[in-house]
Amino acid sequence: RKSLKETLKELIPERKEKFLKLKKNYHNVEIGRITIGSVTTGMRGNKSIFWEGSTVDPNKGITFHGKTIGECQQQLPGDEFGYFHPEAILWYLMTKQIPTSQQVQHLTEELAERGSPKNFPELTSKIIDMLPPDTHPMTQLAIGLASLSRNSKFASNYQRGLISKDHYWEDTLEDSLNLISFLPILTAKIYSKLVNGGKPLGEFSVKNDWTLNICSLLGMSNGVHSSNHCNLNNEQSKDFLSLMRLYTGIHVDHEGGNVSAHATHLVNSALSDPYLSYSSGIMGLAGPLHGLAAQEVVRFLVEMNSRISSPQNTGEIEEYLWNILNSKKVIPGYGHAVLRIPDPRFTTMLKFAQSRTTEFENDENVILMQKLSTVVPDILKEHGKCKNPFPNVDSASGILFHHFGIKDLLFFTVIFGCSRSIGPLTQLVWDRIYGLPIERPKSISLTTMQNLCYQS
Ligand code: AMX
Repeated sequence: RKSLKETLKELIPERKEKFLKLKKNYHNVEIGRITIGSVTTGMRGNKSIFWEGSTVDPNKGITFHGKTIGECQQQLPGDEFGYFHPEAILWYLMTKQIPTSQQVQHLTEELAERGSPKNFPELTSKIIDMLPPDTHPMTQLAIGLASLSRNSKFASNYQRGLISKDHYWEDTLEDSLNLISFLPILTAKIYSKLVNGGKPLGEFSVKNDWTLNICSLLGMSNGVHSSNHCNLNNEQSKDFLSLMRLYTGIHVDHEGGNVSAHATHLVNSALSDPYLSYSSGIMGLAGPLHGLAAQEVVRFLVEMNSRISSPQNTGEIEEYLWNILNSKKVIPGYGHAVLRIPDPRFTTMLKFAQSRTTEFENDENVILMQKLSTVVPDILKEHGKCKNPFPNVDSASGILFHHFGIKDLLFFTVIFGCSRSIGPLTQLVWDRIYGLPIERPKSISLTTMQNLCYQS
């Protein structure tokens, strides 16, 4: 029975040797071209961030260590519906090895123990309690995560000179596992402030897995210690758990260049601890062009439904969309910086809804979400600006949570933030294993660019 840390320890020598060989002998091999366009269009396509866990292919979407979402669903230990456990993909991202059910079970128990209320830092609880209730949940999450830094083993041992560079990864792993474990309680505190005046909505159990604890603490589980404040019946409560498991499983990582992943990795390169690093990532995820799109999509769907006669009325929908585009706003949930196909994560969430017809058939927002996926692409193509007219990850997810009763728009991106911790924190562990240096790209001024262009 080897823990995740013991398993990692065995893998490190061989992988580190491969990395060091490249670094030493091949540092002059070119991997791309940097142009004026790279600087003026947000570094699109620049291959300059080291990232292991996942890759986004424009025409295929996300793969985790080369495996598609479908392959992960087939191969990683999961629930009765085939939705893999976030703990399983955490193990897989860290080790590049498919875990056994027993390994996942042990990691699940380890995370539950680490994240139990007795271990949750009191200061963080107090800070969240003290924040004005109208503080955006993502700001609360970023503040809560930053406050956990006080408990960072890495920061404490580094400051006291107790760790050498070769061992940075161990404290980074320790902090990262604690951070992931603390997320259910932190998330629930933020949610209960929003909807229940700060009073708990459910309980944590060391017997629950990570996702079940999130559901139970949000008061969305039918267990005896959960308030079930949305009056879900048993079937719905099971469906909500599946939705949470599916969602948190597939949102874990989206390679290294997206704002939240990149920010986490960049800040950690200065040896800021994992709590501060991921807090920075969360601040990036809170932007409307990135994770906040999850909340904007729900606002957009509910608002549109209140203005049109039916979610099936194509003419009215088209007119509504053109009004948005003509007023120079974006259609939330559509477009992507890398993808050029419908986001497979969107398709997976859509399949979830389609496999539960009876549950969703009367939900006009879910119907509109599905309808839009057939109408928006043609409109965006005709509009002619956007490189990818298809639905992205945020198009479907929020409205499914909304269906089950999580109606506070501002909260959706917090759930995204729970899931997204897993990929970037995994990368931090490997960054420290490989001993990556502080990141310091070179900046360039308008005058320098002009000189380069006009003299060439
Ligand atoms: N609606 C209207 N116009 C859009 C658009 C959309 N959904 N997506 C892109 N465009 C526009 C851009 O604003 C840009 O216009 P400009 O030249 O006047 O500035 C033009 O099309 C070209 O943009 P692009 O190269 O196709 O996209 P990008 O890489 O610059 O941006 C993204 C990608 C996601 C920010 C953009 O598509 C967008 O704003 N989408 C809506 C917000 C959203 O859904 N974000 C979530 C993304 C997923 C995530 O990170 N969670």
